[in-house]
Amino acid sequence: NTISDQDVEEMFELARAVALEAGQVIRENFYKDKVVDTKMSAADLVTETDQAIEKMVHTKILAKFPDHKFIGEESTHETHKHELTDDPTWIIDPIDGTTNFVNHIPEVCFSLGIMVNKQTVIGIVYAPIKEELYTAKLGQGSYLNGEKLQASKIKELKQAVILFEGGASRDEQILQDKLKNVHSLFTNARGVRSYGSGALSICNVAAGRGQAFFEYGLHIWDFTAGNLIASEAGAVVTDPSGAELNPLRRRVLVGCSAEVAQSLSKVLTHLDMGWD
Ligand code: 2AM
Ligand code: CA
Ligand code: CA
Ligand code: CA
Repeated sequence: NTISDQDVEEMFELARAVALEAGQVIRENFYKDKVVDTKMSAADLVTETDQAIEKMVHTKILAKFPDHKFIGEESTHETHKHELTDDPTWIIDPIDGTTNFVNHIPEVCFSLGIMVNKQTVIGIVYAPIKEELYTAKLGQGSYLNGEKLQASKIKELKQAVILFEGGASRDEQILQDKLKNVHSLFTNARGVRSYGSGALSICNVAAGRGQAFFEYGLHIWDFTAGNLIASEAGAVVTDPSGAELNPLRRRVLVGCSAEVAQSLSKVLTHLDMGWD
């Protein structure tokens, strides 16, 4: 698939418009009582708002780009694994931070990445309660509310603040391995933070608010947009092992510098969460 600069501009305009609209829906529902359903575990939540946003966005994308592909968290079922092709693919998480959303914690966002030939060309993350709009186009830098982003220049892990998420899995072995990693972070880094939104954590690294993020168990819709925003801000995005990122492998490490990324990789236990 070849795409022109004008194709990118057209996709970006729609992506930005649907992100703002999704944000409006999140804002309208933020302080209301929610109807909450659970999915894989009691910690794995979904609300009517997640589903409504995903449906609205999917409909608008199809209306303008009928032959583009779509991957969304709430339309993906455990039994039908999605596949990633070279076609233009819109990858969305209608609400990243659903547990925050249900608990009125403002760290929530809409996340939208567009891949062409399996390369991310557009990333948009919108946190409507905080009024923060992160945007990126491949090769053109990334922006927060129009201001150009630059990741931290720190190189030493012992000076770094590391962001991570716990995830919704309650499998005992996974929890043991995650605990080992938390211990290692406290031992090797300056500080540890967990905000409840993977996408916003990656954007925080892009914005110089902390030096690295890693997680095992995330999906393609959690990090596709954020990863472009981070790499366009000068951050390094890899598989936690240091190998090239595979977006279907459910693992990601974002470091403000190659040095922090490498040092972090060395002190982590690398969980295998399977594939999307
Ligand atoms: P969600 O809100 O879209 O479900 C909260 O811990 C963060 O991790 C959120 O970004 C959440 O996305 C994401 N998350 C959900 N399931 C996860 C899992 N199994 N492992 C790791 N992170 C997960
Ligand atoms: Ca979820
Ligand atoms: Ca998510
Ligand atoms: Ca979600």
